Amino acid sequence: MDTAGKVIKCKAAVLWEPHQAFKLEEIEVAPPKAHEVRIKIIATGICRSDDHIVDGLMKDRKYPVILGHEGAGIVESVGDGVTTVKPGDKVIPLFLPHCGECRGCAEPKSNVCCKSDIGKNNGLMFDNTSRFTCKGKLIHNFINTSTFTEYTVVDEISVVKIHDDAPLDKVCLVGCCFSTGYGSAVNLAKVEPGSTCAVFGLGGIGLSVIIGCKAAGASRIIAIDVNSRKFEKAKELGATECVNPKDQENPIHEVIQKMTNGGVHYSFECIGNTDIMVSALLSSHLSCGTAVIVGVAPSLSKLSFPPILLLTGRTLKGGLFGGFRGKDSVPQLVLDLISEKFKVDGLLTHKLAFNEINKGFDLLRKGESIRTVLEF
Ligand code: CND
Ligand code: ZN
Ligand code: ZN
Repeated sequence: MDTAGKVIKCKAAVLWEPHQAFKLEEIEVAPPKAHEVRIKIIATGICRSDDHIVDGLMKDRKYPVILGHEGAGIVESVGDGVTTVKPGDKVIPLFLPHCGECRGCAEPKSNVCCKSDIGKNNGLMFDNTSRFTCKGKLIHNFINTSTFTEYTVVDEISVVKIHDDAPLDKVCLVGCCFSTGYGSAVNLAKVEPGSTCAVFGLGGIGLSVIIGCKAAGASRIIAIDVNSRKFEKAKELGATECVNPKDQENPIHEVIQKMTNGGVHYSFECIGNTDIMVSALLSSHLSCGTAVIVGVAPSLSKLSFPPILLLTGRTLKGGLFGGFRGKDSVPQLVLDLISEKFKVDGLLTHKLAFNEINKGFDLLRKGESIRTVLEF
């Protein structure tokens, strides 16, 4: 059946209000307007950032909303003026758009497009309308993507074509998890051969940071988590030592300082906890250490530490999507996964039917899963 130009009725997981379970609803998805692309989502990962919204930690979010930002699918139809993808193409939606024209895109050192909805939280298309409705109500989108739905509509700057042979149930991890973690090590920290690293939080993001640190030739990779069940996988992927802060008498930064003769070269916060962001900074060497914030903290939280920590020579930085520019980097990262240059199978612990989305979030909250991929 040719659906182009028509409203599609399909299944989606709607979050009507924070602190609630997702409701599986039949929604209407309007056809793409000019420069927009309608995508049939085939697989989508569950990332902690989605859960932060469910938890209500991002207090300025719009509801009701369709979450999900780590997906892969096939283009169903395109609006007028779309030139970079066509119906039938395999694609990955980009939660960080890449327009190629704005100030952010023009800055050689930046990967953050000014059209990104991160921090603005409009939850709408660029014309300030939505393509999603349910029971007569407007449903918002999430960081230019919304992948917890059978069909979504994104702007052309928020989607990139990938190789026809890409297994979508695996390469959806390029949409956030793998790229964000791996890039945080190689692009943001720029880990060097022989350097020492500490990774706080061993979810899909932290474990991907470990993959990046190892690929960059780090001599020591210290993996830190309050859940010791994460350690086996961390070691498989390249961690040289694992530490559970709960087993230590002293604060974790003192433990790391002691293990590394004063602190690591590079530390990474992959949890979203401001206290641990300070721990990560303190765990980096006072004269030359760099701490990279990858985790997303609650929207109203504040980071607080004595500035002398930086005056001695430490660097504090952060980044989105591992510093990658989506349109330039995602197709190659997908090829790297297909060729098994990077092995991400260990990150993919669970596969569930889309209907089981609430179970997928429970597994994440209980620390039982790394990435659950939902399939339609
Ligand atoms: P996930 O919840 O899978 O992993 C977090 C890990 O941290 C778990 O293993 C926890 O046990 C562990 N942990 C929790 N508290 C502590 C603590 N106090 N000390 C040590 N370990 C602890 O999350 P994820 O890997 O999906 O995501 C990690 C963060 O990255 C999260 O904040 C998410 O919102 C953020 C993120 C950032 C970006 C980006 O572009 N920067 C993109 N997506 C997600
Ligand atoms: Zn831009
Ligand atoms: Zn994410």
